[in-house]
Amino acid sequence: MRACIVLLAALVLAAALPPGAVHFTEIAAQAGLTDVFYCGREGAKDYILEILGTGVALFDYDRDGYLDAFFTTAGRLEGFPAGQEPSNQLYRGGKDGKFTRVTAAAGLESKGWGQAACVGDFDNDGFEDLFVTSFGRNHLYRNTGKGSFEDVTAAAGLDGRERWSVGCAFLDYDLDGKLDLFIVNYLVFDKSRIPLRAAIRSQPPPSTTTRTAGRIST
Ligand SMILES: [Ca+2]
Ligand SMILES: [Ca+2]
Ligand SMILES: [Ca+2]
Repeated sequence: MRACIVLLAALVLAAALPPGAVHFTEIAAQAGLTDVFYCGREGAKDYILEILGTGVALFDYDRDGYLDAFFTTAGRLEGFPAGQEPSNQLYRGGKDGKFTRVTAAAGLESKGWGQAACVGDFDNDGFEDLFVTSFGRNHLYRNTGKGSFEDVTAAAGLDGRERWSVGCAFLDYDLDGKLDLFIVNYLVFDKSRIPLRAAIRSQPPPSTTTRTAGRIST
């Protein structure tokens, strides 16, 4: 009955709002979320790897009642100066609406080519854990419940062949009470075997091919 009342109230509220009545205001800077996250070269992109990323997960890792934010960063194929490589970042949310970077203290610094992040309490200890997909090695981070995470990728049997993993989801597909993990892998990317866009444009268009009575003529 209570669910019905809540649903009815939501429907009444939605009906009362004219289209376009809800507005969003960009407050990233005042919230303290000013770090730069990379996804390939700025401006023009030469490779498909540079157009996918990055990701974010909102969850309450320290169970203080305020959402925290975890961002993944990819990278740049040309690299970064030594010591300036970007890292995934975790920000702790406060009741004042501001976020504080706690990546190092939480043990989540990573220099890979991050893609997506998904959240689930895979060990059922009451603290949300984190899985991060990458172009390269994925990571499973167990929440210690003490404000930090530990990388348990290998111990969990997830340290196999490195691929380009783009998405993930925790779910209990067999209803045994233990979370399972679904990972979406994308294509095989080998930079050395892919021509630059300029080289592709300079190639002549493919010839017309016709098939007649089992024979192929060009
Ligand atoms: Ca929190
Ligand atoms: Ca957990
Ligand atoms: Ca399961």
